[in-house]
Amino acid sequence: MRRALSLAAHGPAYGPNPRVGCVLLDSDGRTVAEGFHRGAGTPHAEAAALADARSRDIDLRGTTAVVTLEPCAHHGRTGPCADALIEAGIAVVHVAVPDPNPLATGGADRLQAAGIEVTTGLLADEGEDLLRPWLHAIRTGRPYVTLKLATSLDGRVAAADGTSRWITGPQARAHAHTIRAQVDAIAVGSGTALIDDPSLTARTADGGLFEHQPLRVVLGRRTVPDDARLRGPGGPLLHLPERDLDVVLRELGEREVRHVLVEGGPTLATALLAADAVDELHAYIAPVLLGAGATAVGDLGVTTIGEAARFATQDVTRLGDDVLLIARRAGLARASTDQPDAGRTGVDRPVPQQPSSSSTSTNQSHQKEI
Ligand code: AOF
Ligand code: ZN
Repeated sequence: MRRALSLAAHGPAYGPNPRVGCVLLDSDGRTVAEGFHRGAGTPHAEAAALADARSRDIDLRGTTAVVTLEPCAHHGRTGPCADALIEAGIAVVHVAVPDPNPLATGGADRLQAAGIEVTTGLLADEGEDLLRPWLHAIRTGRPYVTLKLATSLDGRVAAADGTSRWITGPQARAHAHTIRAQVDAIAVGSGTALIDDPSLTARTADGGLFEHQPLRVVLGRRTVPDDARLRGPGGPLLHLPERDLDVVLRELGEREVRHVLVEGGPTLATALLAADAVDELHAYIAPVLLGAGATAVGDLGVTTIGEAARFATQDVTRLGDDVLLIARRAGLARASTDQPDAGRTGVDRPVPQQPSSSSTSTNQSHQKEI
């Protein structure tokens, strides 16, 4: 299964389909064929492994298939893998993660009905880790939301005069571009689109464009000017003037956006955090102190420490002078708690009736609106 997981990781992290790996073993436990999924419309991992075996005339009767995701039972962009494994005469199938996709699920039952021995849950945590955004999107109907913050040590995104280039250094910025190249969409608020005129492209170290360019999403009412960089080279542009975050996330889910990276500004970041709609935080923190100036996050409606928006640290990386802290929404760290949670936004965290007196300017954050 470890080999199948590392094969799966060769597939693209973006796109509507999951990353899946498959290894076929003979009765002595030796690998006879391998495959992984290369993206929507291409053969599934099991089909790729079967094709690999066929290309070398290997008789698969009595062999074992080790697959990171339960084999599918549906005719979608390709045929059902469960049937292909049955036809090939596979005797045993080991699975890491059951398939939550209602369209494709049922493969394990079908295999068992055909007399194949099936075990599920082998290295399940690692399997869930690899598929985290995809599983979340399939289970909830909404994309996995990663919020990127690039701040000074005191949580600021600009100095008092509004200047902001560059708080974090080149290594942190380069890293952020590699993340852009792995997600389905990047979202910003329409105010930030107007003021910053970002391009929201995924760029390589030499300034070229990565092959995969995420969908560029602008959220909010303000129009995107005709000459905005967002209309230049890069991924397609989607402007959603809708202000209700539930509606926005469901709309993105329907467009098969599995993972959205939110890059600001503070109004959008605050609204998402206040609505408990952020699944993962990428905090690039520079050892810079500003003491004044705009903060990355505004009033969350937290009046007492027990109401703080808490995340669980997953990883800390040094990037030049800066630090990247990756943290997940508490409760998301383990797969078993990653349950369907319709209506999550805006209801989980206690919200006071009165906004706190200290922050009246950026303070629409108590609603699930942007
Ligand atoms: C994959 N690759 O290796 C496996 C998948 O759009 P389709 O017809 O290709 O079907 C995609 C669904 O098939 C996917 O959501 C998942 O439930 C199942 N298994 N998908 O793309 C694979 N094994
Ligand atoms: Zn399949």
